[in-house]
Amino acid sequence: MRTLESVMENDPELFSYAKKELARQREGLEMIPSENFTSETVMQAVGSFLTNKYSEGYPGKRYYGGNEFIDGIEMLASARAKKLFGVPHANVQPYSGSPANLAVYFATCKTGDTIMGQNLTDGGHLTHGWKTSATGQLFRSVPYHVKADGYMDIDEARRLAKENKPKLIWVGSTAYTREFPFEEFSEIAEESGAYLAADIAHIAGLVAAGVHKSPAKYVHIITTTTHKTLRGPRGAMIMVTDKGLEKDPELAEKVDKAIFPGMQGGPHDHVTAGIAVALKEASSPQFKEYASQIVKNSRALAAQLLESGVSLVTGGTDNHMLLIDLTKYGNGMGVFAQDALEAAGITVNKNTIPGEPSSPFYPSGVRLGTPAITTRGMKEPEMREVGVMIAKVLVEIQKYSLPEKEKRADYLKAFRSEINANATIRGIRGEVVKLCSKFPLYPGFEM
Ligand code: DSN
Repeated sequence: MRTLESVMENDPELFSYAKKELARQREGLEMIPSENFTSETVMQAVGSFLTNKYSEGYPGKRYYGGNEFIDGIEMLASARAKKLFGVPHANVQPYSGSPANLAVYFATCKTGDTIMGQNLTDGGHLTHGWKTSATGQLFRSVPYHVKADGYMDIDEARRLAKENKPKLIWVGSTAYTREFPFEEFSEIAEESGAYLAADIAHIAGLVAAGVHKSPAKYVHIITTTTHKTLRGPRGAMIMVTDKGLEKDPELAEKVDKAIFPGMQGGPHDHVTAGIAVALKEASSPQFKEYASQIVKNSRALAAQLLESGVSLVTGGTDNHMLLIDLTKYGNGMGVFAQDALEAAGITVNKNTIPGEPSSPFYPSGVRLGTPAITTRGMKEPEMREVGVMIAKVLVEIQKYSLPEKEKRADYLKAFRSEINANATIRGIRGEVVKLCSKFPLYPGFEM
């Protein structure tokens, strides 16, 4: 099947970038834990005429005509989300995770109110109150942290909630490799009278498949993106739980109003269609197997890395993600590891670690995960191979160190050119291409 055929004919300039991107995805190990390869069915729905419609409002209450069938699509997506996650209300219109989270603030707080979330450099998300995000500027943010062992500091969160009486507490984050303590946070929120929102963007697929505990019983609101472990198109959802409606019977309307007209205009109906498809796929027995393999792979990879002498925050993982602590090679080594791994064809992202001794731009860790390579069909034996390759790449960065600010640009330029020419890295690049060829990605696509 030719893909993007019309783009090839009509916009060769764009086509050449797209063609290279498909080759990059096919020939490399995609290990950024928030990325995945969505199905061809999802892509067909998203890449369709469903992009043509305006439908501000909600099913049956639109500000534009011609929405009979778009209403059907949105109700289908919402019904599937409610069933899959066991909640009475699901808004499928948020454009992405950050606007979804901001809408939760507008549904539950007034600007200036106190909120709590996991600190960014401890694995939290920007939208959980970090100072450079609107959420840290419009609200009084009191962050909680992880302990020295990398696990969530529940005692600190309880103490901070008692002292500060937040209006909203977030549980769930972007760089935490252990099960989220939803139950404990539900007690903390109850003690302080706060709304509790679970951000399950990273683990939504694991929750849908029953591989991670569901927050539905414990929290008032659940937000998620749809493109990470859930393997759908790039979008998001906000769900209100039974517990949420008990606390505030108007919570569902407040959430809907916060999205439209509060923050957004017309929903992206083609994405809503893709979300509907992804939710159907995520309800299947095959998806359960997939999600459970993600975690098996993550654990196998962690075991191999540890055996090869690589340090992991918390010493392992319960989910799809691992966080490598690079401090034994020096502070701020995340960029070196990310670039060296990329030269070897392994895509990860530099990331802060708990107690980060450097900075978010030059952090001391890398975050990686197994959702995308599990979609390709890789299993434990391949994870052991990948673990050995990653450990070998990390040996190659050990002679470098992050210089002072003024010298960084030149030093990193020289590092990148050396690492691209490094014989070991080039050898690993060859092994990566060979491994990937055994697990073809979108084999039917020709460009
Ligand atoms: N960018 C997402 C991630 O990589 O975790 C969070 O927004």
